[in-house]
Amino acid sequence: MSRLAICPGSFDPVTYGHLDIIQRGARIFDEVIVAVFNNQGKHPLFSVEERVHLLHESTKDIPNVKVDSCDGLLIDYAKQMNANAILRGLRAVSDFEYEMQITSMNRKLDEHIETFFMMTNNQYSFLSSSIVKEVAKYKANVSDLVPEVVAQELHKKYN
Ligand code: COD
Repeated sequence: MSRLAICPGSFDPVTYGHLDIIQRGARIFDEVIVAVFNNQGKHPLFSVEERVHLLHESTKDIPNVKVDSCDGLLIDYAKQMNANAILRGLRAVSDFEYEMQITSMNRKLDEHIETFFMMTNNQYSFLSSSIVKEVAKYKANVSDLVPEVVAQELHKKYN
């Protein structure tokens, strides 16, 4: 049986922290679908289409990774795709409470889809899309935080 994981997120925009989790996940699962959700509470800088495009460009060299977008509940999407797992990253204890909440709710909605957590690579433990946007807004160099294509789009947004 082939193992499919959904790696859900806002990815506004994708960072090297996200890519680390996606790459490592792709070594464990047969296929990883990176699913962009429109998280209403987050007032995104990039549209869903832009975020999907940036993820496509950033993952095009990983053959078993696909990128998609979705409205609605993550668990419904995971069921629709016949996924076995949800893949999430953990940076610090501060992530844990939120992750526990959504994992428990997802398990209540469907107990057969497991959530897997991967600890961030230490070099990315401070990294988030919000921090990247904050830094890019003040024209600082973000090229070691995000892929070049993302750095260029951030530059366009803030100029
Ligand atoms: N290192 C490692 N992992 C990282 C890093 C980093 N530096 N930065 C982010 N990550 C991980 C995050 O922990 C997360 O696992 C993933 O990358 C994506 O991160 P974000 O911030 O882009 O995504 P979120 O947390 O905004 O995603 C939230 C969801 C979209 C998954 C959530 O809102 C959701 O499930 N929405 C769908 C509606 C739904 O089903 N709601 C009910 C859930 S109870």
